[in-house]
Amino acid sequence: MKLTGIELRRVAMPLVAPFRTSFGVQHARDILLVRAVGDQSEGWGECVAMSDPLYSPEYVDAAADVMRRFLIPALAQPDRLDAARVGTLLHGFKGHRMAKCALEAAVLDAELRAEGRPLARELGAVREQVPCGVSVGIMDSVPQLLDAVGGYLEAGYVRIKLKIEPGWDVEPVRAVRERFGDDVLLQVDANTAYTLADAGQLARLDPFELLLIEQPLDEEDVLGHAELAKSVRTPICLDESITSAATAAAAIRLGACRIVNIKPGRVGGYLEARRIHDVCRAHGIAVWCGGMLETGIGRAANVALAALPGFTLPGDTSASDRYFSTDLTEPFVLQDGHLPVPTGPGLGVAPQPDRLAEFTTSTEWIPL
Ligand code: OSB
Ligand code: MG
Repeated sequence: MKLTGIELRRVAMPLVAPFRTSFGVQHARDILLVRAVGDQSEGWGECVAMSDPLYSPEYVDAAADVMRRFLIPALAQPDRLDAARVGTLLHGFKGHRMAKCALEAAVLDAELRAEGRPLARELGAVREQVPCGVSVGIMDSVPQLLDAVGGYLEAGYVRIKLKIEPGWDVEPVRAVRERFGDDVLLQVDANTAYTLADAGQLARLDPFELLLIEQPLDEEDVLGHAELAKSVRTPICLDESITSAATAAAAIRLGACRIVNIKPGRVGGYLEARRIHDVCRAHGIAVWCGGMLETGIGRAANVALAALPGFTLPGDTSASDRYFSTDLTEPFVLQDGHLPVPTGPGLGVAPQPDRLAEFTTSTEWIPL
């Protein structure tokens, strides 16, 4: 494919409800979309960086800046470009994985559309639909949380993830178990809010038979997670700490995690995400697909990835209406707790022009 240019588009999407985690509250999603325009087709990528560097060092303005100044110019070199080459061309620039992922995804979508091939098949998907969980934010009260969880279970979600932080952990977990029973697949996500000194408190979650505790400690504290795993019976799952197939392999070797949350943005792209899947599968480590409150663009790609054989746990790939009253694409709708894997060429979905126009706050065309 010959790339003629890249469009950067900022989109502001209000969330249906505020989403609170241990690192902050979000009321809206400030999204950077990438449109790769080639000689035969175009493709879309969604940059999952958030407005502020609270989940990872990346943030939307920085992603736009690094794309504009460094990453996009580096893609101008070759005559023909394929997605597999994007990673190589961008490799010299440190970090900025969410920015790199969005560019690679857009090029991949354009390439697959031109060839009429669906992303899921390209990645190695083995399922036509994927089971879906939902990530439930920290609430002001336990009754409010129980209402939210009850609504999601009624909607058909097959797994519940509770966001936790010190002061909001054992009590909400106990309340959800008491109200909804032991059969609900339940897990928690701390987004790095604890330290090793909290091992005793985290072990108090053991009696509730959770699927996993996600990222209790600092993202750089891989060894700490290995230490924690000795005193907590619930499996440890890493999110923030896993930034590549190499870090995944090291974390597994250290005994820091029994489960890995794979987010393509966090690891620099869907191709690296597949490599992490392969490493984990070879070591008998279960993986599931995380989320970053994506629109239908990022969601389509995540659902395709989640259809790979090693994704043996339900992901945070929730339906469009869990996030937005209007999605940019045709909405993803939960069917019996599952989302269908798109079958059309590339992502299999595209933003609807009128909705895109409604939510766009700025656009920038970068010719190559
Ligand atoms: O840690 O998994 C996380 C959202 C934003 C940033 C980090 C996380 C999350 C979620 C929501 O938990 C996942 C989703 O539904 O997209
Ligand atoms: Mg997480």
